[in-house]
Amino acid sequence: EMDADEQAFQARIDDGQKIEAQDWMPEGYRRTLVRQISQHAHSEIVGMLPEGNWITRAPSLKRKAILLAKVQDEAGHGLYLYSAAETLGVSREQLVDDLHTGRAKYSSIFNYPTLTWADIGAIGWLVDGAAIMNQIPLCRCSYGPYSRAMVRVCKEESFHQRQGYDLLLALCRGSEEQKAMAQDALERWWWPALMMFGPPDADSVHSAQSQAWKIKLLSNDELRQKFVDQTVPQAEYLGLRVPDADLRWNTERGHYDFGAIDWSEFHAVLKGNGPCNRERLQARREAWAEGEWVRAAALAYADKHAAAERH
Ligand code: FAQ
Repeated sequence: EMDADEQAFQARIDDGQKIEAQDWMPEGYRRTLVRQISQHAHSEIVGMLPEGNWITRAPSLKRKAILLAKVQDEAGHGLYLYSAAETLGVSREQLVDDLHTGRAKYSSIFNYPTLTWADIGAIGWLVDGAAIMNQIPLCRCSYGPYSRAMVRVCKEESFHQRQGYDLLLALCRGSEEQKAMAQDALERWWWPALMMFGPPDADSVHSAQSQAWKIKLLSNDELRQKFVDQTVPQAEYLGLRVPDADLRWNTERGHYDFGAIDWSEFHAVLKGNGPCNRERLQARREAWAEGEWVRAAALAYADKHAAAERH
């Protein structure tokens, strides 16, 4: 049963009003947002690692400059999102510690390796494509700081998606070996990309409450279906085969039917047993330790300035 405060809060949400940091909110609303926004931030930060792996090996100066810009955007997204989470009363240190100790999740997709240059194209096309599908509705979510952060993030993600598609288009118009590399990348990234949207609606523990609070506007399965519908024609244009024997257009539904997702793989990755989980967390912990002197120097500098201002 909702008490009077909770009823008034729900009425504001139903009325389409934005909730701001200083407003009263139910503890569960705050907790859900901290969980989702921080996991989103961690995904951006951990998500720099698979692509960072190819910056030194990009095939041309132009491709290298594009990839550098993309990875830097991801760092920026992580920082906006940590700031949005901090408006809810948690500290950056706590959030980062939750990632490093395994208490907080990050997107399953970033636990897969980038074996070839074509994987950089597949990440942009499929992973950023899935990210945009999920994030466009979040621009309208009920929490003001998160919804506003999403507007700029989505603009940058659409550049990321285009760079991935452009990279794959170049490979698909290239030699037989290049086209085969693109096909192989699609085969390895397709199913993990579909898993990004989360468990089926029937198994999604948070969905009902998050939808009532307008933290989520579309369900996991609705977004996954939209993604498949948008992406299959793009694969056809590239001349690539989607690795799903059950994929076919359903005229009655006006959507593609697609095959069963291997949820045991998804759960294994969430438990920490994906191909790169240990490597990803280790890289983040090392980067944090190596940055210790930078944080210490920044704090000492800020203290010095604050002291000078007092005189
Ligand atoms: N991976 O009840 P639900 C990017 C967890 S895009 C790992 O359905 P919810 C851009 C879920 O947290 C990727 N865990 O949960 C980029 C929950 O566990 P918990 C980031 C997953 O929250 C591109 C449990 O399963 N985007 O980074 C996943 O209502 C390229 C039950 O699930 C966002 O985070 C998964 N795939 O719905 C960067 C978007 N799916 O927390 C670099 C914002 C589910 O209780 C390169 N987030 N889980 O321990 C969301 O929209 C939602 O949180 C969902 C999950 C849809 C991800």
